Amino acid sequence: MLRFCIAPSFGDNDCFLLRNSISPIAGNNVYNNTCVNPGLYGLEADSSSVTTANVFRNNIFYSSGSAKQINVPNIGTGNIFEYNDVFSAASTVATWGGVDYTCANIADAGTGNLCVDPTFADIGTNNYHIPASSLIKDAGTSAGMPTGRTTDINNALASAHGFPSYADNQTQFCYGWDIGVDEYFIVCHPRELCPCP
Ligand SMILES: [Ca+2]
Ligand SMILES: [Ca+2]
Repeated sequence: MLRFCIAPSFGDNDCFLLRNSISPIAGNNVYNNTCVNPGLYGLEADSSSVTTANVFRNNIFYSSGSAKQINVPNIGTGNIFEYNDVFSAASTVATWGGVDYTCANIADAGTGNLCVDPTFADIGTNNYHIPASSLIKDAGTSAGMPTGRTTDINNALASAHGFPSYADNQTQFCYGWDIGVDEYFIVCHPRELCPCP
């Protein structure tokens, strides 16, 4: 299981690489990760890889330029790619199961997939929190959420290594889970109704 990981730009690597030419890569649950400007792809499997029953939900695959984000030519059986935000100016933003998808039809690759700018707080300082106006707010799903997943990213070490604080640990807010590591959350006065922005 992989959830609530941030993968900013690094080298010429993928954020997620599925590679095994002998036995299937099976049963991975990849939820609520934020992948930004990967050196290669956000998610890749080479054509000889056999993948079975892997689930990708609520993840951000983001390119600030025109880099294709998903390259999975052979999806095998039972793999799910839903409620992800795949954003890029590339003509083909994703290849999933041998089919090329554009920004305009990424929803055809799976229910709830989007191609919208998350409008991160500040990419320059690796701040991938989202504002109230973000189109990925409440655009995720709780379907199949891994057991124990009740709050968003909770990383107390990030701020000690030059990142903004990611010690959010905030519960689902408003109309559903947000896509990516950050659940947008506001703290309200205890005697007030907390409005959804
Ligand atoms: Ca929400
Ligand atoms: Ca949050």
